[in-house]
Amino acid sequence: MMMSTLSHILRALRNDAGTGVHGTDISQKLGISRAAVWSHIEELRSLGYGINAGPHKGYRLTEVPDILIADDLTSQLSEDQIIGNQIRVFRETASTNQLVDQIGLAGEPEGLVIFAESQTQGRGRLGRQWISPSKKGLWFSVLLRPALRPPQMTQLTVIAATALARAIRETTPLIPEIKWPNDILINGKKVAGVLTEMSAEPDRVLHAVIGIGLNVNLNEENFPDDLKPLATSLRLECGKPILRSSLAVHLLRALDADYRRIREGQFKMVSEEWESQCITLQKRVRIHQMDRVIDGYAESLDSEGALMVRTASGLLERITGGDVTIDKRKVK
Ligand code: BTX
Repeated sequence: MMMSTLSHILRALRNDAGTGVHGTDISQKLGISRAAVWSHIEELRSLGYGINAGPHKGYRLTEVPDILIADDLTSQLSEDQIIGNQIRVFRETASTNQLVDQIGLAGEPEGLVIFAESQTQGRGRLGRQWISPSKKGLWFSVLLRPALRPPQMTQLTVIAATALARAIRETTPLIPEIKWPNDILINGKKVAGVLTEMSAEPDRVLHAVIGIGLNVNLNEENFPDDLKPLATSLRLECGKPILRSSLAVHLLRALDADYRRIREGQFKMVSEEWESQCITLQKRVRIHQMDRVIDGYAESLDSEGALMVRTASGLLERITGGDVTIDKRKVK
């Protein structure tokens, strides 16, 4: 990961032990003039960062704006992260999944993450719309080139859901629930969704795109009426706004850790964590697919991330996609 001068300065400010960071120290460490340090500090201030500097005192970070800045995210990630080794932030785009897919086709290496402050054509599965109001959520996509066969792609949706749940637990007092295959719920309402797409040959994935939409600071009025009873945001659930950049960093770290696990053949570790938070297992479910409806009992997740459903005829069906309705009664 290549860190820019701005990333280095932000990292130094964040590592400040309370005494302030002196311009001379930064200039020596980075090999730039003090005037250049000062102009970077001014640039950060113009972006909304609060940076104090008294005479003889160093620079001190006092406030962080709620905007996404690639250099800032990079400065908070470890240098050997795969996911986030390159980060770009767009003010607006049609769909980050679409953009990352195009970049993937052009041959870009894996790990690239693209955030958009807003999307005009954010998408869910089967061409559905994903509401992505400006600066209210984390709307982003990750480019990966996993050594997986197409039927194992559900693993990527599983790692995304597990990472989302973990990042939410780490940064809020909320208890997220995972609904197979791609939803994160809080108190029964959808707070995040995952859209995994791929470009593949019959036996090989060329590239995959994990798209994540996480509702962070949306208010009631940001949701259209038909979604109000079904959707929520972290802010609505915990009653206070959340700094999106800090959440984004937790999420990218969690995703990276889980992606490494599947690269090392440890999908089971991820799926165990997933299962412990999944509300779909051990329930009666109805699954709507494009051409059929399956009723049964959700028994387990298989080694590739598919849902194993026991139907009335006693058959164990392997389900890799569809919309699941859960029967709330926990009976067989
Ligand atoms: P999904 O098909 O499971 O869910 C889509 C459905 O969810 C919609 O039909 C609507 O009912 C509801 N919905 C729409 N917007 C929201 C929202 N903000 N919060 C809660 N519910 C909503 C889920 O698909 C996968 C969504 C992935 C979105 C990310 S954002 C970054 C990336 N780029 C992109 O275009 N999509 C992904």
